[in-house]
Amino acid sequence: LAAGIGALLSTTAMADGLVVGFSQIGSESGWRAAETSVTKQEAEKRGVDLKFADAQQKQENQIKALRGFIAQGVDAILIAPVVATGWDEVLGEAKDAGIPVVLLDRGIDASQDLYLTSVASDQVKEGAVAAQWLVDTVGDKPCTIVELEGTVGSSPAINRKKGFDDTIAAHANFTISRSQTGEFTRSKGKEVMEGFIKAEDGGKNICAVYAHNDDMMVGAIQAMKDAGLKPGTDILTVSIDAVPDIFSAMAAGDANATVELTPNMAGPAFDALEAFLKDGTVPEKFIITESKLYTQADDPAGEAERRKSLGY
Ligand code: GZL
Repeated sequence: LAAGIGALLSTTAMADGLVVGFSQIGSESGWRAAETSVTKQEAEKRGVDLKFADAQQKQENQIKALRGFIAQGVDAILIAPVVATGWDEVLGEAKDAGIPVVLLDRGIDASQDLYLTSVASDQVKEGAVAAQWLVDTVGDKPCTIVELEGTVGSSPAINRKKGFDDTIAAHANFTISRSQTGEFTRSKGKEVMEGFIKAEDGGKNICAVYAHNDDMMVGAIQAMKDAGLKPGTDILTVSIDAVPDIFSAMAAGDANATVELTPNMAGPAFDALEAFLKDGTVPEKFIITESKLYTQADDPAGEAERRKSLGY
């Protein structure tokens, strides 16, 4: 009888563990891969049964995954929305099913009552922090910038461009001569930078590169080196995420600055979800993570090491 009661209790205990569907964009960057591993760790720590779906960067795959989670009757949904639009219908279905949705690391253009909360950085601020570092570093001499944008239509690409471009616009000696998407990937970032170098007379008059994430910058650094240019000295670099590889590039003198983005969006997300589901606590609509600047002066080799314990 005791064994039977024990088994029943342990089953009940399992039943208390939330079942959460997670629609992840893909694994386009080192940061995204770290966010995935941290989310799985955070779920494990909390006894959450995480149903993981990788969308290979396609919105239709995310919408399909969400419909699958709704059909399964999960307790909650996490989603990192690849682009900012096109979510109203499927989020309305989740709402009708009484399933709370939490946005991770990217925002959407939709009514705020379609999601419980959003855990993300202030992406406009990230762009502005990157631009201010460049302004402070270059001073008032003429500076031609090329810009590697994130995924077309994604909230980070829109916001990081706005934050950077608006800050730069206040300083007449800066010109953004070319700006194109590198899709947040190393390979596309390298390919687009090769095009910029060709179009800018071998890159001699490029003063700085701004990339919406470090992975595109790592690709761009390779393109600059292949063209005989000196990233980090002749051409300044500033990007966003603070992944280990950008710190290794800084330690080698090939990169100059990055703005940190924590890969741990899931911790605050699960905390908000558990409080909401357990005692109805309604969270802030926007939970904003920090955006700290790191440069070559900040022990880049040590930072590369330290980040390996943060999920990279
Ligand atoms: C930003 C996040 C971006 C990262 C990239 O919040 O959505 O997506 O900066 C990733 O590395 O591709």
